[in-house]
Amino acid sequence: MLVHGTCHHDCPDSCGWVVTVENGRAVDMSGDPTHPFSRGELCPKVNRFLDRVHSPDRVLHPLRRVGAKGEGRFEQISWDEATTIIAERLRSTIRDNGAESILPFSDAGNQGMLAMSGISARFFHHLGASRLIRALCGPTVGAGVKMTNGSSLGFDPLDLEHSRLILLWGTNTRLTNRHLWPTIEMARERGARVVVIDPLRTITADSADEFIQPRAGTDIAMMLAMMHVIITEDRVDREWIGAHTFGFEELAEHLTTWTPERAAEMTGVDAEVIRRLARDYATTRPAAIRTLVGAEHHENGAMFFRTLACLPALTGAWRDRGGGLSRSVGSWQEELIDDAALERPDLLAGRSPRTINMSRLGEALTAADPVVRDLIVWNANPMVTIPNRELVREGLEREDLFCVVHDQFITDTARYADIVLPATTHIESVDVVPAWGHLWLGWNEPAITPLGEAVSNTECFRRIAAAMDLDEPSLFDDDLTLIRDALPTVDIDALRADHHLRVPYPNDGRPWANGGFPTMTGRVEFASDQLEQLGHPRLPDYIPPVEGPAGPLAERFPLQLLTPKHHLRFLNSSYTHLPGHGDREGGPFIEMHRDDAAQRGLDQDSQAEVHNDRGSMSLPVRITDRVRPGTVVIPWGWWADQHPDRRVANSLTNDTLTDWGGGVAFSDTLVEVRPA
Ligand SMILES: Nc1nc2c(c(=O)[nH]1)N[C@H]1C(S)=C(S)[C@@H](COP(=O)(O)OP(=O)(O)OC[C@H]3O[C@@H](n4cnc5c(=O)[nH]c(N)nc54)[C@H](O)[C@@H]3O)O[C@H]1N2
Ligand SMILES: Nc1nc2c(c(=O)[nH]1)N[C@H]1C(S)=C(S)[C@@H](COP(=O)(O)OP(=O)(O)OC[C@H]3O[C@@H](n4cnc5c(=O)[nH]c(N)nc54)[C@H](O)[C@@H]3O)O[C@H]1N2
Ligand code: SF4
Ligand SMILES: [Mo]
Repeated sequence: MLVHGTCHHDCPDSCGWVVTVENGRAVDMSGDPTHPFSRGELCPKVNRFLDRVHSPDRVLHPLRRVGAKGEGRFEQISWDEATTIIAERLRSTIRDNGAESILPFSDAGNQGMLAMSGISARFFHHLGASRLIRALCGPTVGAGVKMTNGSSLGFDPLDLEHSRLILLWGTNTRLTNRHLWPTIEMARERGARVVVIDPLRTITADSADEFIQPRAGTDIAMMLAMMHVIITEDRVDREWIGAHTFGFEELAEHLTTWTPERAAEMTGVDAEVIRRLARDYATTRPAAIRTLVGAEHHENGAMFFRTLACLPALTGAWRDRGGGLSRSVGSWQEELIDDAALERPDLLAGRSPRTINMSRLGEALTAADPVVRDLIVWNANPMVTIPNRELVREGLEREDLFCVVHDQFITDTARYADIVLPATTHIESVDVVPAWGHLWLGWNEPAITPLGEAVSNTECFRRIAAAMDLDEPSLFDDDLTLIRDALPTVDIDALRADHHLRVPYPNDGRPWANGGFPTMTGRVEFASDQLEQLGHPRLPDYIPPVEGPAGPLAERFPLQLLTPKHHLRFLNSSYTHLPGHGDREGGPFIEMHRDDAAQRGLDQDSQAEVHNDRGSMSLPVRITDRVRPGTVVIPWGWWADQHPDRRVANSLTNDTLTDWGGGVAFSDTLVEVRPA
């Protein structure tokens, strides 16, 4: 039997897959050749997905902690025992401390619609628990673009096929969005030039026609200088500006001092390179800017995207199919989803519990008032993925904290749980996957029955709700009812039969060609009253990060640390512990420029101690020419188990929030390195 599904990973590609099932067992899994975006290919992570499903390390039964927190010793218990313990604890917390002392914590470990916010959202609304701000990945990009365009909608990345100039700005397409690469190659065959702008010479930069390497966190200066050149050389699209933008004169005035020479000093990019890039951008049509998420993780992350969104408006790039700004297309998909029906915020019944930003989990667990007593984690591995992680660890070590983790494995986070609940993998449960890298909504049909006693995220919360004797009927809706309620305009039977469905998108592929921007002025806002009212600069501007080379910490910690996604066989924190993944990637390690290493008496394979005020860890050195002097890299994703001193890259990273949008600036981290 062949069963069609859609990959659930937090990855833009949302590939279609086909599982071969024999006698109730999944024996093969491969890419679905009929999927319009992934076209039959998966990736080095998911090619071995069945090894993950059948891994001897899978958690298949509820577990109760018997060792110390973090030690990882558990005993098997029944689901009844587990949910009874959880229900009693949550009830006593609500009675003694109030429901706000409960913190749900989850992200997009499974980005299926039900997995992310099926019963869980309703359950925590009904309790009146603290509300989590899930903005670690993406919302800052949207919030930045929105301040310029009023909307975060960009153009369909598959239309890059029509582009003649493609600026891959802060995105590592060949690693993080691999199924888009053939489209970019197709554009190249038709004459397009591809320019990568990244502080790190990535595998994507290696494949580009040109690579421009600004210092991390400084790109806004380069964008301002590009706009300066475009305006002073009168390469703007006056007609489009006149019809569809607001504040052009103010912007032009503001940019007079933003010469390429000034930007060159900040970015380290030659003034002539900036000048030429500006001219190429303004004179090539269609001209595309493609970006994803990586560049948001700076103190000025939202301003980065607000400024970036000004470029296509200046040159009228939105006129063309394949011109303008292409980013996550999640917002096109979300227009189909009735969030209120799915998540039922009405169950808050007039209460307005506090919000807690997920990127400040460490602070929330160690300093929040009222104190967080109970933490329920699913779809996330914060001990690896949240910045300033040693503070998260301190929080999880609190003896008075009750922690439940629902996952497929004993992750670094699960080691601290009082109760671990077994989660299904995506081939064991039904869901619908709204993609953010293409325009097809994907159905996921379960291929096998759940292994052991594993349950899906929705079933997990139905069981906890039942154990608490809650009588709110919507907490017990089944999965198909949830799907139908959440997608009122979608023919669910057709989606199920066809495996994917294209979401509505303008036929001519030019979403903003004729303006209609939903800002206060109805135009692209070069000048923004709204930003000014919120206390931000009204015009695009470069504010250097406090934890950056120009800030007060740089004297003690002169090196900028990047902790990027880097490994072909990892997906965020997932897979690092499985055979065929971590063991084949070789690591963890720190990459340094030869000059920085030599200055510190280090060389290839020396053991280095990397430190700042948040933490320290020792790692072998790899000499690289992929970074400028002054920048070091610790690829991210490895678990503490894989570091001799039980630290992870995020032990060092900055948890300052972004200027707006609620994101976090882990890529503005300063460190010093010395021989270990
Ligand atoms: N330093 C640094 N930090 C980063 C980043 C970085 O580049 N550098 N990237 C950031 C970004 S962009 C992101 S998105 C986050 C990702 O952070 P996370 O979402 O925490 O990481 P993942 O590894 O994607 O997924 C977490 C867990 O979900 C579990 N899971 C998968 N499917 C299911 C399911 O169906 N049910 C349940 N209950 N669990 C499931 C997996 O087993 C895994 O343990 O990390 C962020 N942190
Ligand atoms: N193989 C694989 N694929 C993945 C993931 C994975 O872990 N592994 N994770 C998935 C997830 S959750 C996400 S969010 C996406 C992210 O997809 P991308 O946004 O494409 O990936 P990132 O590596 O987070 O960031 C892209 C690039 O931004 C650069 N960058 C950082 N700071 C700056 C800056 O100031 N200026 C500029 N110009 N560039 C900067 C980084 O060096 C990096 O090369 O990838 C997804 N796909
Ligand atoms: S992780 Fe991404 S590239 Fe790999 S199969 Fe899933 S959606 Fe496709
Ligand atoms: Mo992400």
